[in-house]
Amino acid sequence: MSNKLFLYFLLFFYSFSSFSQNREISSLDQDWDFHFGYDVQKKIVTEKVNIPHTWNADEVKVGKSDYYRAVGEYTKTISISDKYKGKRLFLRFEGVNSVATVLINQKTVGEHQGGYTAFCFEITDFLKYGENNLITVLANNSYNYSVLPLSGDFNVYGGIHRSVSLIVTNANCITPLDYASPGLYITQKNVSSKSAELEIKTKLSLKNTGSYSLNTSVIDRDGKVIAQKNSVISGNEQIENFTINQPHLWNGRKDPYLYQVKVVLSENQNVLDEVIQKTGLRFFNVDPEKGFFLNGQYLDLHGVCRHQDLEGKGSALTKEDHEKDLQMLNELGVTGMRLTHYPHSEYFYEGCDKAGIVLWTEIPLVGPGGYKGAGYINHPGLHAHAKQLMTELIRQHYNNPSICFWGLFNELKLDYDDPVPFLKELNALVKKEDPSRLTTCASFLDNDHFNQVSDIIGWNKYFGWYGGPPEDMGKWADDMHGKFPQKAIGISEYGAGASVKQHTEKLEAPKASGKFHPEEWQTYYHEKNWEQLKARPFLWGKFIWVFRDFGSSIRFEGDTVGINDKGLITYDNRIKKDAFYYYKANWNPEPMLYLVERRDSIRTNPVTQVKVYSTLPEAELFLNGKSMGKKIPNKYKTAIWENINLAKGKNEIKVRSKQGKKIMEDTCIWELK
Ligand code: GCB
Repeated sequence: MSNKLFLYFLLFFYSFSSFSQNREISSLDQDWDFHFGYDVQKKIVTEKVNIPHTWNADEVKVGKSDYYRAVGEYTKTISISDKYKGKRLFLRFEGVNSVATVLINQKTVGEHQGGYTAFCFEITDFLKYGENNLITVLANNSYNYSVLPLSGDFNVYGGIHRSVSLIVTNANCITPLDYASPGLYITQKNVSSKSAELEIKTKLSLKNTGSYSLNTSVIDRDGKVIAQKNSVISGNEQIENFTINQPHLWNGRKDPYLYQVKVVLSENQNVLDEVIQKTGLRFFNVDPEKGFFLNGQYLDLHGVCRHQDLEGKGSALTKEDHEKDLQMLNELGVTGMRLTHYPHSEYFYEGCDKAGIVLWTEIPLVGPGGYKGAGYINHPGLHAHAKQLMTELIRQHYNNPSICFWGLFNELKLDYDDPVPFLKELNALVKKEDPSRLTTCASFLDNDHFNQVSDIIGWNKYFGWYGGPPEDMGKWADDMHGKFPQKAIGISEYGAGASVKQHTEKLEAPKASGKFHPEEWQTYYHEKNWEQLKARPFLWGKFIWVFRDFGSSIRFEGDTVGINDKGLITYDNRIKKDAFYYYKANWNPEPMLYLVERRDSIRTNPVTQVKVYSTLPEAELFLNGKSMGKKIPNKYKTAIWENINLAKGKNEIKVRSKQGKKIMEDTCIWELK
């Protein structure tokens, strides 16, 4: 095609697609008015806020053991032009914590329970065309026995903490109303490197009868349509089957290749609606003896649990915040993650699809764990609510290839209502919604009570923090594996608290609930735990508690009240703790050189050791400019120089490694008192 012809083609294509009047999606994140619900003065002074927003962000910034759980009222006026007459309009909320009541022009549209999943309401009949319309959202995060989570070591930040959008469609459309899913479900079956079967289901919302057709296509990364089908629609659901030969597999971090599936709804050649979803083709399995396999190859599934929480923002993270987390996760070298203890933002799942990070994702069915109260799993309405959240989680994230595991619960106890009968029902629901993935759960009870509930299981184990030495992890795992050889077991959490402001030259297990959480103990804890976990490939996954420190109003320990400090990174994102670099050295092969215990800068012992984490073949240590010799890092990427004699006053500790012409160095100053 000549350039000119191509230009005409493009012009025609674009005018056609705008003429087709597909759905319009606009963000409503800017300019809301906020005030607390209890304040009913007529001329109330409101605060201007943008979404994502939580009223708890500053309150729990640091140092506060309590936060405000109440009703917040958000209002916003939007003008709805006459051109939308005959169209359908929907409001989609990605997350309002915890219960949301939505009104248009002061008339109630609906209520949604649960703060971490999306919901979508049709508002067409509530609107006045050609005029301004008032949207009101009442967000309620007060404690409620009917809404999950009932319990948990984390804060339930109140507000519209995730994005809001207005969706405009034609009268007949791909439905946005199926549990706020994209309306398009891509099921992969019999995937191998030779071929993959795809079943693509589209759900429609048709207001009128007519002759509708659907075009379903699979598009590769270069934009080439590799398979497509046209079909005449008969009913509200259309299923198309495809076989893709020689598929390019989504292969975790090594090669997170994504395809797109595009579905176009038309009536007599006129495009009415279009939805595009990304997908990655992969197969996986878990073997109780050998661990996790992705596309037939063993993959050591190691990573972190993450709370969606950042100092000064609470759970109201922006895309930039998620991106920064993804960068740090990439630097750390995680192959998998557990998203605790609730569904995270949609943007983050997409990021994990792109980065090739395998995910465990769960609903906020969080038990009391080591705390009091809130094991009331048979509270009226709670079963239906948990099932609603699970259905939302699955349908909203059905197409994310990174998700391999649906998590049923965290740390339920047996001394309240017996949760097992309900958990079996919940598991059956997941299997019906999505037979292609595995179910899992996180138990903290050393028995087999939950072994019959989910396909595979994880245990939260804290040897070396809440009791026992860190060296006991391996023994415990061998014991459980020996007792339940048919059950695939993983470590759903392990971790220890650490303050970057607290240090010790004498390694001793601190009191978990105490105020002194020296960083050096966390580092030692992780070294010892990882040595044992690494040696046991039967553990299908190993997830550190936790990626970053997070707000937890029930904690009065470490250097700050209201914080869980087991993060590998500080709550403000500023400091990566020593343990972060230990895992980076072990998980990310990039060249790195890092001086450990660098922040323990005031010393009393003249004779000390110097420890370095490095992926380089060897490193040389210098004390005050004088070489202390070279060392080769061991298989845990650690090199230690013993019996280093510090001089009185300031000492410069420098480590250096040469790789060809490139030199890497790291330096710190230790002062001997
Ligand atoms: C757990 C919980 C998690 C807590 C963690 C801790 O087992 O699942 O929510 O934050 O322990 O730090 O104690």
